[in-house]
Amino acid sequence: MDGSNRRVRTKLKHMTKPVYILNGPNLNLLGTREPGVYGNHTLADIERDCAGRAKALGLEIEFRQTNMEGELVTWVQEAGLKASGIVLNAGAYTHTSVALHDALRAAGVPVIEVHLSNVYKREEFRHKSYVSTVAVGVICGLGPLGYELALEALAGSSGE
Ligand code: CA2
Repeated sequence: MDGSNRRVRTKLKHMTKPVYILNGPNLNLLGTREPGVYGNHTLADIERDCAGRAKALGLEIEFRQTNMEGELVTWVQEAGLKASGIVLNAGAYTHTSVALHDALRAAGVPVIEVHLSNVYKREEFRHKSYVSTVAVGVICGLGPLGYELALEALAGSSGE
């Protein structure tokens, strides 16, 4: 390979779009309360595991959490411009937010919905999702592993 080819390869690597991993309200509390429902892992643990899996898959990630619905909507809009896909645990906004649904529809990138707990074994109000109808897939009840499986799915679908 000559020098010019090497330069092209390097440039393409840096042009790869990241997968946005977005987390909604109260997920910053993971590992501090309700271990019976959500386990002992903190969100920082999940971010570290995602970073390791992403590296193995050759993906870049952008990992964020917010307690604010509008900020989550803004990040989804940003992901529509800058990301190759979205892994989304929208927390309780999953069950309430038409604004989030609209933003995900508009984003035009593949979305994998993730929940740590099996929402279908829990209260009826958690059975409704405004995310599922705009997601390519849904993973729930597998704990932090769900995030890594979502990255695997996106790595398989993005061609990267
Ligand atoms: O199972 C999930 O991942 C959820 O998205 C978690 C949300 C819940 O509202 C969804 O129905 C399912 C809750 C976020 C975590 O909330 C905590 C509250 C207290 C202590 C630790 C976490």
